[in-house]
Amino acid sequence: MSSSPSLFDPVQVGDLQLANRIVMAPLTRNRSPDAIPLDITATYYGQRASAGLLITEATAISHQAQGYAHVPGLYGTEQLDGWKKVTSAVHDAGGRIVVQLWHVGRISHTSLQPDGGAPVAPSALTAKAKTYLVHADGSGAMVPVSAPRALDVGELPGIVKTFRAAARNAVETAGFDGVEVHGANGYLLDQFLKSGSNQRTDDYGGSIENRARLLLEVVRGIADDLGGGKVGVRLSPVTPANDASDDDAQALFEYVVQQLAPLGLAYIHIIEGSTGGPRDLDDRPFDYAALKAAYRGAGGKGAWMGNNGYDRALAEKRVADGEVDLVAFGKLYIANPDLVRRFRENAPLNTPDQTTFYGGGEHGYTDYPALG
Ligand code: 8OZ
Repeated sequence: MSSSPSLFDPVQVGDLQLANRIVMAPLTRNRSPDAIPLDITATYYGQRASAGLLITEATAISHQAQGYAHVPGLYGTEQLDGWKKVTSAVHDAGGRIVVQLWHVGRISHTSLQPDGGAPVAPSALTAKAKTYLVHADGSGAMVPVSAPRALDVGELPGIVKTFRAAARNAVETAGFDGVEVHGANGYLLDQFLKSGSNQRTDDYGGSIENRARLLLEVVRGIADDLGGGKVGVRLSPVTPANDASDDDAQALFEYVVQQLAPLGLAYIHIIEGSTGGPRDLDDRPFDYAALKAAYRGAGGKGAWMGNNGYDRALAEKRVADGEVDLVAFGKLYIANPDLVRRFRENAPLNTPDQTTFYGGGEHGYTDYPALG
């Protein structure tokens, strides 16, 4: 009788051979002025390369996709050159890294948009949400997002094309091992998915099939270009982040994963509960086991990645029980570059400093100590 899997066991995930099942979650850090990753960004990811897989911070696929100050992009030569240094640092240290492809949709501000225009969205509904700006004097501030305009249906093929171009550039030019499509947390693709933000009456609104169309076109297109084994998708069925809401998340997301099943994806990444908050929400119940069963039932063979509020014990248990194949850790990875070793040795963990999460330089970024 073989023993149950452990967090520390290697695993094949699509095209990627991972040294263990511990994943660094995507973490926005706002340290890329002009959307260009810096040398310290390469240091930061390189320090964390013992994770089985690193997922980069959310990275804008275009200028229109930008919604926060100093987040990186994937649409300019200097941006891609910056990322090349990151992927080299991670590969030199024996790690694997995918980039998270991001379009913020309505979670943006006119000051971040091309020509100061309105952010774009499925419908012209302003989110009850804030974004982060940096003023000319260098001070940061949280400000309400701007009113968006509804995308014309004729603009949607361009959005799909832009996602596909970013994915190709990520792998072919910047040296990433793959990509993760950000379909979560109230950003553009999630805005299309969910009834609270999508009031369209064309082929991209109304029914679940219509609301899922844009996400599926994006993922199918990227999987066609790169092969599914280099592609992951992140979903957050019930998070209230960025004013996200849906009137039947269970049915919506079971449909989505059933449609993703035949694409041969590397993994499905699920935020369980409220992003960065409680794992269980009384007013938004969700059956994650049923979601996974829907994916497997439709033939989906990708790894199942759990995220949100995991500690070592919960991760070990859920991996051993076969409920998840991979676990993504966020805040713990900010503070513990050698998280794999600390977990393995049951060593004490550094405490993340919330005041240095967003913006700044090396402090709170590359200066958390590793074990000696
Ligand atoms: C925190 C701050 C800004 C953006 C997400 C990309 O929630 C983010 C994000 C998180 O997915």
